[in-house]
Amino acid sequence: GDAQHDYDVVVVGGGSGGLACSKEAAVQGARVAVCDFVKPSPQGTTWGLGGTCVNVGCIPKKLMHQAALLGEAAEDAQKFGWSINTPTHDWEKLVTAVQSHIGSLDWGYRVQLREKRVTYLNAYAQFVDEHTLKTVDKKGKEKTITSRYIVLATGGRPRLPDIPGAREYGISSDDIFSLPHSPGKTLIVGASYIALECAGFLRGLGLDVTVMVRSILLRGFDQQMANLVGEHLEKRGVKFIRQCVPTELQLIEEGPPRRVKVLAKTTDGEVVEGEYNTVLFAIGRDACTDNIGLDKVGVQLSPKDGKVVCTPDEKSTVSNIYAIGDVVSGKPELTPVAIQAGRLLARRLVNDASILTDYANVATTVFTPMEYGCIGLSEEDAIAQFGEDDIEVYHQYFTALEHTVAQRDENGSYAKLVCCISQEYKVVGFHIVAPNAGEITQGYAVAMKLGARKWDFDATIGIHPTVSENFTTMNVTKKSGAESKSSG
Ligand code: FAD
Ligand code: NA7
Repeated sequence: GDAQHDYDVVVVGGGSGGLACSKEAAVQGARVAVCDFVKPSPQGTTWGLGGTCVNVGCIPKKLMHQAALLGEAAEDAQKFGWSINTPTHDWEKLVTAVQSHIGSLDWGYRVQLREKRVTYLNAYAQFVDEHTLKTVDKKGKEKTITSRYIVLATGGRPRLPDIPGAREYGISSDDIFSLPHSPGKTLIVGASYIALECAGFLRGLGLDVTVMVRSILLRGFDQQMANLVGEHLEKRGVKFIRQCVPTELQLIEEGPPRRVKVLAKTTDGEVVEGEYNTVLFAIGRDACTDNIGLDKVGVQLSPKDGKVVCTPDEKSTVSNIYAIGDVVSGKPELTPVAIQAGRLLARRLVNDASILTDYANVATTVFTPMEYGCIGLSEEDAIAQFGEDDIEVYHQYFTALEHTVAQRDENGSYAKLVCCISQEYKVVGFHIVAPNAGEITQGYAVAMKLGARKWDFDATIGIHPTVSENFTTMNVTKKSGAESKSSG
């Protein structure tokens, strides 16, 4: 470090990336502080340390997904001989349990920061100059701190549409996981993974759920897989209103349960009306790069997404200011990506490490009731990159064994390997819709990292009987037009 600054590293944002970066920098021997401050959502929801993933993202989302899966399991259990009364669900009990788990994580992070001697400032940070931040805490108390390096890890927040009533009567993922009463009849606006995941678990808990889609499902993901995810949601009773956007929300009754009238318009100009208890917007997220003085110090933002433009070593256009996580332009918005980037950056800043974060082939999973896991390119991106003639797609529909006796989702699982012929059938895209796709996909991510070819999958002997083994026995190509459904 140097004597002229209060700290060697100050991290702005105590989420997935910021906590990883600040703790690692301290372990490496630096003097470190992390600022974390949560601005309440328009509905007034707020939370503690840990950022999006822990408080209003991955963690509560996956727990609610699990709650929904248990409901399905209780139904299936009857087919396997269990006598179970028709299960009913208690939303308040779920929220209390989920929030209690989050509370314990929050506490754990505080302890870890203290143990690692990272100064935690529960305050909002703004730039004064490239080495100086002004921080303001809850009580409005201001402080000025200086640092040799500053790492931006401010993440993003849900976007709300600019239509009458949206901020007043709508909610977002920032609010749903701590909602004190059941959301009731719910409209979800948007078709991002967050929209579809929320639709999946709310329906799984027995609620009346409608998704309003502007254009396609899961933009950016493989569209064949996206549509399969949509079909599964539909089969479970999620309703879809297609080619439609809301134009106004009107309050009928404050409640609870609140009653909101939604006016919407289809692309054909047709007016659609509906009444809901909850309207959840999941129409994308805005990076928290506004009003923190980035323009003043010269940190360049991408005009495309308002996120920080970085070199491959996460450096911004100002030489001592870096950025990690959701706030970085053009990188996957995922917790493990933010953590990896934060950790490796800390090692490079504080010591002589040189390893960069490898953003290629990051596995991800959409946690809808039938999960969708993928690694690498979508089929359409592979075709765009290599040309149709150089791509061979192996695919297989199948019935997961657990679904046979349960009489659910016959041939409803699907696996697909997108291969590049001229690169010895290197697998450039891995896709699966199936139960536990998240767990399956993670394992294959190592193979993808190592550049696995189709014959590496063939040479691997499967584990029987599993869903995952289907990747070791795939022999039907799309081009052949041969039957890709299993017959039993
Ligand atoms: P964040 O975790 O958002 O942390 C940023 C922190 O900085 C926040 O606490 C914020 O309040 C604070 N902050 C902002 N500005 C300032 C300031 N000026 N001063 C002080 N503090 C500030 N990812 C997955 O990998 N798997 C999933 O299953 C998954 N599910 C998700 C589900 C939902 C509903 C959502 C919304 C996201 C999900 N994500 C998931 C994405 C994941 O949560 C993010 O990629 C991750 O949290 C990004 O980490 P981060 O450190 O960049 O930012
Ligand atoms: P995305 O991926 O930014 O998607 C936003 C979704 O919301 C998408 O389905 C949009 O439809 C839809 N949208 C956007 N604006 C509107 C309005 N005004 N009205 C209705 N619907 C709208 O969402 P996330 O931020 O949740 O995803 C984060 C990451 O997931 C992202 O980085 C990707 O890597 C994957 P569209 O398709 O544009 O018509």
